Amino acid sequence: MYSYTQEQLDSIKKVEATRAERLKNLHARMTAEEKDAVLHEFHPDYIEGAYETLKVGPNKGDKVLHELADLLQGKSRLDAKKIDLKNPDYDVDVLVIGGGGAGSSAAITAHGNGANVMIVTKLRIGDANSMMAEGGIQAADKPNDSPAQHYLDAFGGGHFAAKPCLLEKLVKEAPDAIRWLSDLGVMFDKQADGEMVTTHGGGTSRKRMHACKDYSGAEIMRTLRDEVLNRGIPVVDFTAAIEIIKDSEGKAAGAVLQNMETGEILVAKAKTVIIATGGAGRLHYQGFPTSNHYGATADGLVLAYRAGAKLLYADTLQYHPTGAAEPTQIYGALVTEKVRSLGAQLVNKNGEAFVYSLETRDVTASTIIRECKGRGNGVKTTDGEGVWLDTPMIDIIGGEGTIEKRIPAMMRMFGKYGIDIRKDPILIYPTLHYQNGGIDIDADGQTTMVENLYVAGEAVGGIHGRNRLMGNSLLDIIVFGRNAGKYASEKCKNVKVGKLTLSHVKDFNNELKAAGVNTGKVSPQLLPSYKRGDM
Ligand code: MEZ
Repeated sequence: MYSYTQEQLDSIKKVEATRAERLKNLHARMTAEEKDAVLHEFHPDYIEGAYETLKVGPNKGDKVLHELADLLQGKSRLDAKKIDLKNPDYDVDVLVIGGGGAGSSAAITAHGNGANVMIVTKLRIGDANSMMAEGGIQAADKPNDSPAQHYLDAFGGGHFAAKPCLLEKLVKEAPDAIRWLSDLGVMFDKQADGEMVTTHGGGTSRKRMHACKDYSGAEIMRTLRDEVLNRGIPVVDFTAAIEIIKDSEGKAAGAVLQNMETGEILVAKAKTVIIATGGAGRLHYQGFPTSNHYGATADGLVLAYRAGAKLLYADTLQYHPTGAAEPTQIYGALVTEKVRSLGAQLVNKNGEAFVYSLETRDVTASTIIRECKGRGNGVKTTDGEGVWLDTPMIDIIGGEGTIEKRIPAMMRMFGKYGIDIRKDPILIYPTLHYQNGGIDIDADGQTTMVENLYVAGEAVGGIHGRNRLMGNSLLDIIVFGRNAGKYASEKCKNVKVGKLTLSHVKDFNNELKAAGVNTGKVSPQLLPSYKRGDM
């Protein structure tokens, strides 16, 4: 149980005192100049000291965060000379690395296309960030909306940096992604007449967020996992990919695997390989807490980079504005943006609203950091500081019962610690949520530099540009998962795999030696490290 401190209770009184007035006058939107200013001064992406220049590999000369540089330029987990590539343990058409939403969608689609497909996952199928997504999935499928409007919102929200061919695919295929999920059995929230309930997210000009209350990812992942298992797609769980295998022509041709429990090394040969390993929140960049799943350690980026694939926008991360800041047991856990979609305002220790609730995430997170670090308006918490998210506004705006009906998981998460979010506001602070950048792909999902190597989901860079809007990630795992599954399974019909080789691993090691780089890290990391002193 958590009891607010006296200082927090005094601050709550101020939040309550301004509520009626704030309900009448919602905070004004920021100008483009104001947004730029707050981003440059307070967004963690702009802290130069947190970055370093890569000395080897396809992105040599580019800046990435220290934690990622250590892994991208880390030492391989294997001694390439000792691996027997002549007698593979598995020989498949399509090898999918990762058992979250993107990997599952890819496998289902490749299987539907007649391919012999196999999933390997270092945890269990469904044990992934997809399962933890809360607020919803975007799709422009209402009469007042269009993929073009969806494109404009996402392109602007991502600072006009998204790769146009990827974003176009994302928005155009969104309505079909919702239909596909619905047909598979996802129970989206619906009105009595069967129409799907949709809400706004930060930066959306139309209500296009489809949701399953506030456990949208769990419902979607439940359905995808069932479909993978019902189809009998082989899943090798507790088994990590630790290196991509290439063939004599330099094309991707499988992966070296390692059993997470026994350490046994296995070889999977494949005609095409799909990386769907998700994000990197568990690297706790710049010491941030995270909303991410335990397995989010940037493994796919390391595998692809060592195999010669280029990364795009690997320097940009998303800090979700509202991670739980109190109680300490849930520090960093996601408080869905839907809480703000339904009307809750962000308020400082004096009871003042300081930002329009649905600015884009990077801007909103920066204003919260400014309130705490720049203006001295944060509320003291067990782990640092936070601001209020005034949740009781939701039932005032939407009517009694709205919180219970629309965001029951939030009510339960705080209720476990004795906080009733219908009565009291909650304390939040930005939490590391998403990797905006990743591996560079073309519209067919194939990496731009390594043939037969495909990518889907959060490991992709460029779909969202330099900032992502709410609900476009659950969408991209479906659209680009299916896309990679489709193209990888079609491609493999014409692939003749040459002699398997790990010579690129040796070459990369030699490059590291020549550049005098020794980060002291072995990669991919596979699991986060919470040893004392590591954080
Ligand atoms: O897309 C997301 O990251 C998302 C829906 C998160 C949330 O706030 O619920």
